[in-house]
Amino acid sequence: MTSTPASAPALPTASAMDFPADFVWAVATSAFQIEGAHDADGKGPSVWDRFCRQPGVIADGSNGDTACDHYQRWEQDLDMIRDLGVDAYRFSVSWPRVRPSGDGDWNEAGLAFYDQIVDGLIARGIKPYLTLNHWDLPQALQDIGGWGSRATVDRFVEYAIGIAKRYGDRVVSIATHNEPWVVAQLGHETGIFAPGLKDRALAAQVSHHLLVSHGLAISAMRALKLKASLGIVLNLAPMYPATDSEADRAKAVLEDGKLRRWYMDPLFKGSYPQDVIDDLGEAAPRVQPGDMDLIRVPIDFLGINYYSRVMVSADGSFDAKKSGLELTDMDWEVYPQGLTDLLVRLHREYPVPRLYVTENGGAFKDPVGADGRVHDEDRTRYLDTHIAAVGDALRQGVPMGGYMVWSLMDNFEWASGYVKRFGIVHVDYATQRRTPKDSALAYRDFVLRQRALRQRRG
Ligand code: IFM
Repeated sequence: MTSTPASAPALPTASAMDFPADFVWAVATSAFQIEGAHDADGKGPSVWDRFCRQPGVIADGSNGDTACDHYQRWEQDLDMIRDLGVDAYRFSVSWPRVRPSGDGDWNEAGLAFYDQIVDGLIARGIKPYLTLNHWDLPQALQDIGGWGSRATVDRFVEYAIGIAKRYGDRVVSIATHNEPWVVAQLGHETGIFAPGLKDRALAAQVSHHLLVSHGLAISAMRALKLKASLGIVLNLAPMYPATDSEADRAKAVLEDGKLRRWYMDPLFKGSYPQDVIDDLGEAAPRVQPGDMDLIRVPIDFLGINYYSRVMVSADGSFDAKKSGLELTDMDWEVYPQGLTDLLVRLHREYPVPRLYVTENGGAFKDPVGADGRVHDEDRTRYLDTHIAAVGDALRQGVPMGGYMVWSLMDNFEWASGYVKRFGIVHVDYATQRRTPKDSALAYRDFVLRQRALRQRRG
């Protein structure tokens, strides 16, 4: 990795905070967004491979066929992670790479790829954090109903057991799903993500199946007595009413129910929130007897992906772009206080044993400077203030285990294609050249300083 420029920015706000000695500093990616090699060595197609083929669904008409070519360049990428000095790396396994049709035969070449990743990380002193489902369902399962079908729950449990048996004593943690809300809502209600369906009742049923599959997979993996800790990752954003009007406040409560309580209540209380059930009416999911007990099984950790808060107005009139608020390139507000508020609230309202920020970061326009560097001051400031927000949550007693930057490198940002850049490492897609941005150097320096403090404390 390039050496730190003399003027390298530090993370001054975060550096002033206290983090526990065992706090995990990490970077994160997901399989579909970086691997490419969409049909290499026996891999089957995923719903995202198929979805990207539809005209007009991806902003730049791109797909994940090559992405960051990580499948070929994994060694160089693992070296890059090592050079960042982080403790851990969060990645996902591509289900159709290891079990191409989601059923039947496993693909040894695909499994061997992740052996290399896991062993390569361990050899470099980096702890592997594995996610099972970061949205790339085998297309063959979609063809027979996908997450709308209860049979997919059984296929997912088989997948979880297979992966857990293979890697579960080498990885530090296994998360069942990444952001089930996205799969259900964006994939099945608004249809802007794969598999591109638009059916409210189906989306509700999908969310229920994802939760049941989570609970069953956790129980099945628990029975294997693995070293890995087990959990799930949710995308949560605190909802704030845009005005003090009763209508806006009521709408904010309902929206909070749809995003946060819809997942947190079944996971930790064993029930769906009644206001959201009422709102769904006929579209409410079919719940079989015993399902809620299956979902509410003890987990070791909860991962939170946080990017922004959401401002809610009853008539939909709030427009972030006209608000004058500071926005990222996704038009998401930069609001670190929302992260502290969210973490503290989760800790107070639910018996969560341990929390991780499993994703946090920002997309910004990142021109490469004349000096060949990317001076991403906005992202660096974003990381600084959000890490400090985690420090604030710790100070208020939240059992935080770690913080993971989204993302290690620029990658395929789903419906936004390659237009939006979240990486702390710049990727030139024409050459696949990786260039650490200033934010990467600042994060590295911050993490190294944390490690030095840790060693000094003994
Ligand atoms: O890129 C995504 C990631 O796959 C899931 N969480 C949000 C990120 C930014 O949109």
